Amino acid sequence: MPLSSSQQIVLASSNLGKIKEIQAILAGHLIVPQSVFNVIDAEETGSTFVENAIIKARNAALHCKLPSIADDSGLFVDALKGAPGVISARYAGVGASDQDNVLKLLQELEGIPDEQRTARFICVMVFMEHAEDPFPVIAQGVWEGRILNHAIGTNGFGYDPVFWVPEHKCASAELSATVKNSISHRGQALRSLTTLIKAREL
Ligand code: ITT
Repeated sequence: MPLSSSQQIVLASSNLGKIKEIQAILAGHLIVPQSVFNVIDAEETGSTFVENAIIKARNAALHCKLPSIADDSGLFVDALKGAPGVISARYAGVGASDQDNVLKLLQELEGIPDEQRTARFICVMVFMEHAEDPFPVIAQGVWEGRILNHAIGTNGFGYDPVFWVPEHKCASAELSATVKNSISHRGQALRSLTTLIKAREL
């Protein structure tokens, strides 16, 4: 019963923004961030979100001897042919801050009109029962929006201040955590993941 309320599941992420969102959606489950077990981040050597999510989940499951969940996510900007994509966390270079990445994105899009600034967040969420699990559970979510010309709002993390959410007519960083989780790529992926895990247990 890997998703029972008493089963510890290690969350293979070091991103505090993500950890908060995932723990809120999986409230009622024992989701423990990998930092509690001193897990060292795996190198994200994959060229796809799926590969990187599996690398992270396997690394955490191996070190903790526990089931694990990992999220690999990023931003696709149409005018930049899908960049920053899988390298969203390090778009402005290794060790770049959220602010560095946002600044680089705004610079790359300078002069591009609003209607051509379409973009989407992608999330792939993986569950592995153990490090050698040959049948990881994989779910994904996509959240459509547009890149603003300047940053607005202080909630969330990453590119949230420049991601315009058409259905709420505001930046993602202006949404409450609850509203963001109810519509975001991560919220979609996690809800789908839990359904798939339950189906596998039948
Ligand atoms: P972990 O690998 O430790 O989980 P990370 O930040 O390196 O953390 P990723 O490799 O999956 O994670 O990179 C995802 C990046 O995409 C993240 O750092 C943000 O810049 C961006 N991103 C993903 N989801 C986002 C969201 O909901 N809001 C804003 N930016 C997001």
